[in-house]
Amino acid sequence: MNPERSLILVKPDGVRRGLAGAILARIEAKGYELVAVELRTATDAELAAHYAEHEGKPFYAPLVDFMKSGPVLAIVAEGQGVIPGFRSLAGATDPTQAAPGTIRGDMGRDWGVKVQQNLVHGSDSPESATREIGIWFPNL
Ligand code: RTP
Ligand code: MG
Repeated sequence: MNPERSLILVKPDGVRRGLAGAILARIEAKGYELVAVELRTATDAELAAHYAEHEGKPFYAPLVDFMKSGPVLAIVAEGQGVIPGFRSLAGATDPTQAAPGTIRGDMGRDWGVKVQQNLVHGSDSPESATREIGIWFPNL
């Protein structure tokens, strides 16, 4: 079996606030290996593919605008259980609800804007991980 991999993004709010290094350090401290790390501004095509499941939802347009508002740090991390493990490290989608000790719980808050600015994305299943790694790192 191939080692499990997850596609993780530090979203533009995390990069803008200077938290990319701290978030990367938490991924490493948890014991996951970094396979790829790249700072880049997402393209429309990458975001349309990445968020295809949310197309048509009320938060879709603000979400895409937010994701284009600055560079993201795109990461592929590897390790047994990394997909659920990183989701657990990230915490609940809403940073107000996310438990202390999680990335969103410790570093996130409600900024009173239309879309939740919650610092990170992590693949939610092996199928999503394969799909998302193909979008962000087609050469892997
Ligand atoms: P992610 O995909 O970013 O890892 O987060 P998630 O699974 O916890 O959340 P998901 O339901 O997939 O939603 C994707 C992202 O859309 C934004 N969102 N805003 N009502 C809202 O304001 C709202 N709902 C979702 C968040 O940035 C969320 O992470
Ligand atoms: Mg999601």
